[in-house]
Amino acid sequence: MPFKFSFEEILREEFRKADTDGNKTLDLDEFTKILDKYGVESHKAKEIFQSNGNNGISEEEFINYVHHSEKLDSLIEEYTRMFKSIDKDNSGEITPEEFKQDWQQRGINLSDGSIDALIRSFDVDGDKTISLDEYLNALTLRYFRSRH
Ligand SMILES: [Ca+2]
Ligand SMILES: [Ca+2]
Ligand SMILES: [Ca+2]
Repeated sequence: MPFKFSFEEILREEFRKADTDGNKTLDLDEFTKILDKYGVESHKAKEIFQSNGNNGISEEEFINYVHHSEKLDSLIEEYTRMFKSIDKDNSGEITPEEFKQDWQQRGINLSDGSIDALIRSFDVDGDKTISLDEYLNALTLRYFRSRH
């Protein structure tokens, strides 16, 4: 199964709210507003809108736009850098031990129980470690939620 960012759920919800007349498309104004709200650059919005015959932006087009935005690229770049700094042995997984060390380096001593709870908040597949996908997913979701 291809990895899916769950932040899409938030965007889908937001799309439906923005689509006040319920015709399943956004007009240019609504489209631009929603992008601005999420800090996603909107300079290509007009272009996309026009290339579409001015028929409005569908939910998939909106999601697709965000996926290919510079904003998302830069978030992922930043979060990947953070992941790599925690994943000391470059195994591609953050173990509870690595996670704990990272917190210690920031001067915070967490109990094993707290570390486990934190790991669980990232751990979608339940293997008790955090993969890059899980990490990106959680942080991207947090970003979009904070702009909600
Ligand atoms: Ca509409
Ligand atoms: Ca590791
Ligand atoms: Ca996992």
